[in-house]
Amino acid sequence: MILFVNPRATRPKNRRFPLSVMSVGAALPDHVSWEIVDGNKPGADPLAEILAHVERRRGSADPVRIVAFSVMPGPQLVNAVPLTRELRSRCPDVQIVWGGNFPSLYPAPVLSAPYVDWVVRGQGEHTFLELLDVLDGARDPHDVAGLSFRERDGSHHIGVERRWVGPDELPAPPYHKIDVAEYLHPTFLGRRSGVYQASIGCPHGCKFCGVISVYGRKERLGSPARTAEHLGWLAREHGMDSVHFYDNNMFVSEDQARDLADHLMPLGLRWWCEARVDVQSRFSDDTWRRLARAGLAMVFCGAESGSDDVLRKMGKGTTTAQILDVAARTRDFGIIPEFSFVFGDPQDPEREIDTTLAFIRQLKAVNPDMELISYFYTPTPQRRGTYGDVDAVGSTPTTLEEWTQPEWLAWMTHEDPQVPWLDHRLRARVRDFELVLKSRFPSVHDHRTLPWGKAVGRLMARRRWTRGDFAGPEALRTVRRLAQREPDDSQAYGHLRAPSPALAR
Ligand code: B12
Ligand code: SF4
Repeated sequence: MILFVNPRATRPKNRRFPLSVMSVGAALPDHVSWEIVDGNKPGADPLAEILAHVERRRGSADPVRIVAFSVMPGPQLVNAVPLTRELRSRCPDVQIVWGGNFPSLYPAPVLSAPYVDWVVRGQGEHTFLELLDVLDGARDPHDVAGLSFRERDGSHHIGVERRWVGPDELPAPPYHKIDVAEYLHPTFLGRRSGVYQASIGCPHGCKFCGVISVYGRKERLGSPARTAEHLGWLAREHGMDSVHFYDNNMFVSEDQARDLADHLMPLGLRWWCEARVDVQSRFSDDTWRRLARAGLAMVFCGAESGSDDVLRKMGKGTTTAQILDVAARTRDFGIIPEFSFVFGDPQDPEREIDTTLAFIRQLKAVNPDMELISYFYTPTPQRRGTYGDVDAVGSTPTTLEEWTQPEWLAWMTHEDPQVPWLDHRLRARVRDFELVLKSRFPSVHDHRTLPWGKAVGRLMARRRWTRGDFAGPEALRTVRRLAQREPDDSQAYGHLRAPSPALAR
């Protein structure tokens, strides 16, 4: 028996299908039994659940022999560390595996932790299958691509990279392994929103991006017929009415976007996806119309900066003119654009921030419905060429214990990284701007602020927005605090909160 664990990564009400562990489990042969333990369920106590499985099967013909964790940077890591450490002390005979984005990007600190035995980097399905052969004594672990482990002398073996395959070569998500209804929740898109990933990877080369660090510059698309078949089943059998696509890059060309739209149209779903502005700026009116009719309600675009110079330095391959164009086209076709920005050019942060804030005002004027997502630039290991001269940053932690400290959590989430080029004053400038913008134009995702707070905020922010006065919006901050159903706590889903009483020590 193998247990796949999805440690807590989000608030229970925001939990989604645990696709990472579902995908790896789906690839196992029929005779291998497996279950999912999801720490994101309401009231979940994953340690207790894992121990109960181990106890129940102890001495049986099929004991729990592997517990495999999926670990993303951020709160999921913070929850995974104490959970794994405690599991090792309670069940020293169980093999412990880590896979997912964190160990793929930072294998060394994971292998330095005595409570993790195996690290799977990149796509997990085939590597994990071969690891089972290793544990059966049928294969040398040094021969398994994608696998890393500690040698007997304590040194680290980092396996060569595995060539990965596209969605069509992998099994369908095993929805029978979860209670699908538990994962469909109301969102901006609909009453019963689900998630799906139709492609893997991305062919672009943005020098700040963790996706290409893990997968290289390559994208494989699933066939639109397969996507429509899976989504159609979820809609018919479970009443799913909308979907967030997890694809890193939904549209590779206009033809592919049209083909996808034609396959999705009959399903009547509303959907959200991520797409590039350069590709979209080449779409004809007819393509935009089709996408809107097929249910595209919101499109997330990595705009990143309001400076063409900085976009070039990032290796983004897009221009501010294309961003403005997509703002206008989405407005014309009733699709909400969500523009994400990465603030803090290491070489000239002040100029970049001022240019980008001015650009966002311009974008809002073109499309008042646009949504703003903001991050601070945090260097991520790159295969070649990092954005900016980031030597001043020094090295990242060498132990998992250090990675779980609040300052490194703030680093991983890109919310408040301690980097030498961004001082408190510059961060505050971005945050103040964002507060005025989100008060003047409340986000469609904002279910926290009570209606009176939105109305008052809108009125109070109007003058500031028109005048371009964003400094020190203390009165707006007070309104927001008073009018919130729950406090602003971006890390409430996991920040150093013990998920199990046993881990609170
Ligand atoms: C879903 C998701 C989330 C959800 C998680 C919901 C949940 N699971 O309950 C939420 C919204 C909470 C989230 C938050 C964040 N996320 Co996130 N997230 C994703 C997203 C969109 C999809 C992941 C997914 O399920 N993919 C589908 C599965 C099938 O693919 P997969 O996860 O890659 O899994 C494969 C391999 O990684 C591997 N694998 C994974 N787990 C395991 C386990 C084992 C045992 C094995 C053997 C293999 C294995 O095998 C799998 C199958 O091939 C990815 C982007 C993407 N498309 O991958 C970003 C992504 C992983 N997130 C990312 C980040 C940075 C974050 C945040 C830290 C910050 C942020 N601002 O977004 C936060 C905080 C994380 C946290 N709370 O811990 C980055 C990570 C890269 C990086 N630079 O560090 C990504 C790549 C987005 C991006 N483009 O930057 N995220
Ligand atoms: S387009 Fe998006 S996913 Fe692709 S490399 Fe750039 S930031 Fe990463």
